[in-house]
Amino acid sequence: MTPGESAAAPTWPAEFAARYRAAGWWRGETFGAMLRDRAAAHPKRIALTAGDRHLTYAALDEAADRMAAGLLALGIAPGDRVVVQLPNVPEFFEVIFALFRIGALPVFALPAHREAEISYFCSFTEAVAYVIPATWEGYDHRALATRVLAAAPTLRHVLVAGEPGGHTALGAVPRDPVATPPGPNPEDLAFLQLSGGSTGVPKLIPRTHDDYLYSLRGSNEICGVSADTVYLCALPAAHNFPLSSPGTLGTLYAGGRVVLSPRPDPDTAFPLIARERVTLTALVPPLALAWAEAAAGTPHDLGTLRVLQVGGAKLSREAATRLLPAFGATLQQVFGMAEGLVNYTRLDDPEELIVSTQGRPLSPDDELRIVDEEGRPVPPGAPGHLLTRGPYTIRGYWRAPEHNARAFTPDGFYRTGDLVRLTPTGHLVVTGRAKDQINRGGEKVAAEEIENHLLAHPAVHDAEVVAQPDPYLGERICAYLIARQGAELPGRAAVRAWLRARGLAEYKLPDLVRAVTAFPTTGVGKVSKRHLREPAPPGAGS
Ligand code: OOB
Repeated sequence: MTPGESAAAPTWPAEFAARYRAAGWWRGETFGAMLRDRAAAHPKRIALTAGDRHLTYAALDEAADRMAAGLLALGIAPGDRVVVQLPNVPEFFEVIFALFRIGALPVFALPAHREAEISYFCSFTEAVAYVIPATWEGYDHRALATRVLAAAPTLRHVLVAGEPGGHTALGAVPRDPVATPPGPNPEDLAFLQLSGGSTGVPKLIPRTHDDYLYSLRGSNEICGVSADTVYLCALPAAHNFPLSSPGTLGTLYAGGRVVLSPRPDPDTAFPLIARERVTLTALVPPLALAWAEAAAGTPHDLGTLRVLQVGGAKLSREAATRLLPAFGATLQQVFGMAEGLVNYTRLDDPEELIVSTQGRPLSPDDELRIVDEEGRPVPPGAPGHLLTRGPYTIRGYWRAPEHNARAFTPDGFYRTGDLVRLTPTGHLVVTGRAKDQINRGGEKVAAEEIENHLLAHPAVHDAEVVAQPDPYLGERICAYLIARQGAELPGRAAVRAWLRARGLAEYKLPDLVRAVTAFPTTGVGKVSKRHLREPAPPGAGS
């Protein structure tokens, strides 16, 4: 191991780490110690509310300790990976804080992931355990886990929140704490987050205690999060936006209260906002617009909401303007990425900046470069590729040296794949995307991943997957297919059923399927995705 590198992923070179410590960004905190401190400072304050369950900081701290003791007794050791696929339930926090205390790494899966994704996460990370709900949104995760067990040889435990079926009940794991190991160091990895991805398989994002806790502290300051904050977690808790921008973890860091909404729709969320007097929440653009519509006639009092954050996908100026008056809350645009960099419009920014930009970086030490195709800086204000480096942006994905060589510059800048321009105020405007990805209302889908599955279909000779504009989602997924000679291509429903049967998450299934006989090409004979993205005339294809 050379300085600045670990076995699994490149990390910050020593001189950068020293600088970030000297600047006070990295403070040598860990998640385990953070919760312990907060529980000591205000044991009786409520940390988490889920339905009628309220957990105080002392109770959450104790639950994490007992869970850690139980997980250790199962043989889960520091450095082990554990795939956590829990929805917005208190067990999510009990489990991740237990793992943080042990120094084992949660691998954050989304509840929507299915066999293709989960088997990959478990086998690629050599996970020793997989944590699931019994069922969620009508889907039986226990049956999924049984299939995953067969595909992932390192997997020893399936832990189920709820009725365990043939697996182990998560509720049976906790034990009286005995001597626990010393726990991780602040510069150690805390967890692996998932990338939206633009390649065949999702990449894993290694985040440290030091860097992630800094992103929480910085976010809290910008978003005005304090002990008085009541944060509604409406998006899936495992996603980076509701987890840390400032999200649930930022709120716990500040000693505030987290309210878990099982689903993000207004019918579920509005009564919670009224009952729990929610002050802050985060949404993706399509949801924010649905909320605004529902807010007009709602009997629920939403008057406590002070800040409404919208991010994960581009919010158009028109949409932002519609949101401004809908809640009586300050609108905040958030342009972030699980790899690190997060931009916020500031709460006191003029309205014009709030509706027309995606914010400016969290940290004074976030370095941005906006470059052309050849990597040369563009003139001020011109659009270009966004590259970034900083105290909470990773220097490389986990176990992906070849991909890292492309995704990072030699001097450690992450190539975000986003096209942006910089305003004179230092705000970023997202103008497009260079990566081969579809952003389906905030859910990221790598075209190549879907193409690989489609190419496995016996009737498919070739496949290209692109984004098509959609008035509600922003973008939807369109698959163009060329038939094998003599074969008949499946239609939309059959394609979706077939991909579903291959274990792909529902949000990745093509919204549109079009049969073609050839793909448009560029001057050099490569397939031109740009041409495929142009909306087809009405009536073409299904
Ligand atoms: C957030 O994180 P990811 O990792 O799911 O996705 C990151 C990508 C960005 O590179 C960009 O392409 C897109 O999502 N994106 C936006 C955006 N916010 C994210 N594109 C346009 N406008 C925005 N406001 O999505 C994420 C992580 C932390 C905080 C917020 C979002």
